[in-house]
Amino acid sequence: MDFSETLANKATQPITSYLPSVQTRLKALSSAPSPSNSPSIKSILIRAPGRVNLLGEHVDYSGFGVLPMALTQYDVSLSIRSVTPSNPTSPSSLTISNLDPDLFETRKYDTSDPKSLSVDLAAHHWSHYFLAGYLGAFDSMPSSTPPPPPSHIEVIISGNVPSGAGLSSSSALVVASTLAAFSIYGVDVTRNDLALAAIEGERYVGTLSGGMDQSASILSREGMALNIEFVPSLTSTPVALPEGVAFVICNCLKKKEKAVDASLYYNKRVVECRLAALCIAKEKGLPVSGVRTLRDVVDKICGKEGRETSQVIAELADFCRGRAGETGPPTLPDVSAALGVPAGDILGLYFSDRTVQCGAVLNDSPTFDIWLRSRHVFEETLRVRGVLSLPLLDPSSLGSVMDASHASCRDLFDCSCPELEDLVRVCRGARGAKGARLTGAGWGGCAVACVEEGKKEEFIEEVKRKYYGEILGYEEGKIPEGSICVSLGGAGASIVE
Ligand code: NG1
Ligand code: MG
Repeated sequence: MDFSETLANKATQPITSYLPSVQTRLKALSSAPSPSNSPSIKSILIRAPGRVNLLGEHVDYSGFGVLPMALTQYDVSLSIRSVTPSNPTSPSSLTISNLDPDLFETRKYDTSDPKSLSVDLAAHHWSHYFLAGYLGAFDSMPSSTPPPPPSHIEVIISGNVPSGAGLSSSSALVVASTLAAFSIYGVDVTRNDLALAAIEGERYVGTLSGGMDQSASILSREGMALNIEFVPSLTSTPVALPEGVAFVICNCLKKKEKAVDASLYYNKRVVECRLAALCIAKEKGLPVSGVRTLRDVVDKICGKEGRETSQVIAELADFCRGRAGETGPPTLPDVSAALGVPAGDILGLYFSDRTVQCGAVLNDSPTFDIWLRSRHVFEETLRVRGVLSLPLLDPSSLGSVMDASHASCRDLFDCSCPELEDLVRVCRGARGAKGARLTGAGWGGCAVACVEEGKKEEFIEEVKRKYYGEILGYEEGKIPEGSICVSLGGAGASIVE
């Protein structure tokens, strides 16, 4: 695979290249009946994997690199068809359904005017994730050669990524949908451009996501981890996984739906990191205009002083540690005094790209823990850079870096929870463990452990007994399916042959 390959060329994968359980679902999708009994003109089968993040948590939306890998066993797949309706005069339509219609209600949208298609953030519906990808694709299609829209589209979706588990169920659906839209419109696209469209698309559902998940789901290579960088532009580099270890993913079984209470959790962190960037720029005597991310601050300092990036990041981490020791978290009036602008102007001046989500956070939060959050982002970035600077990922150092990342997520970024703490402690104490950390946004969901390959079965047995058995109280054999699994790096999203 080549980074610039387009989907029309090489993104197709034979069905036999997938795990047997995945093949079964793909076959069920391709033979699923049309929700409206309409004959298909064109039909395409698509698969987009979930991902696990090995290192680099909550740094993507600050512009720093991450190290995830796509999963082999969890994905969202869909069959998208252009159909002929029984009534030829019926208005253009998009019907979104699920292989399990009892759990996911079918919804039909009128697409006579494609521009009228929008996501109603006030009335959440699962089909919005499809719309988000579809709109993201639409926005990024070349306006010079608008493709003729197929009049009637039916989509049937099926996914097995556990939701609210930090394994990117939402992004897998958005990615599959973005790819589906490009494919059904017959517009060719590179994997990189597909990722950019999916990142923009997911913002239609209201989270201020960074870009790691969509990129991992699209750009990953089989058997590899992926270093994704966002600045100056989206790039991805496959990274060989360390030899002799396995990555075991364990779900703490507390669900955290990121979109629910976002102003207390995910979006709040996005706002805190931006406020931190603005305040640091101001304190460092840099022009604040144009600063949106912590990365912007680093780049401005490097540009001005001609210094090396990691060194500047390390100094800023120290600076934030010092500021956290001197002062507590600022209130909005404190930030306004520090920046020298009225509190009421902050939203319009610095958050004009996402006023709805950020306005709620700015107004509802008594304080903003900017020094702890930014220290985490800088130190976590140094951990990613440190691990990547080794010629081969070394399992022992990766394990201890994963431990340090978890401690920082808990103590500085405050995105752990009691269940994840119990699980990570059990994982670390289990036989063969080299390190363990929460993965994804946190506040629930999964931990990932780096485990000696030869001891992974014993590790799994011990975690089952101690966490799922002794702590959660599950009887042997009654632990919910999929709670614990070993994952190899999977390939990125594809069209299934
Ligand atoms: P989850 O909640 O695990 O899908 C989220 C963001 C990522 C990244 C991580 C934290 C979305 C779609 N994903 O992942 O971009 O910021 O949290 O590292 O919002
Ligand atoms: Mg998600």
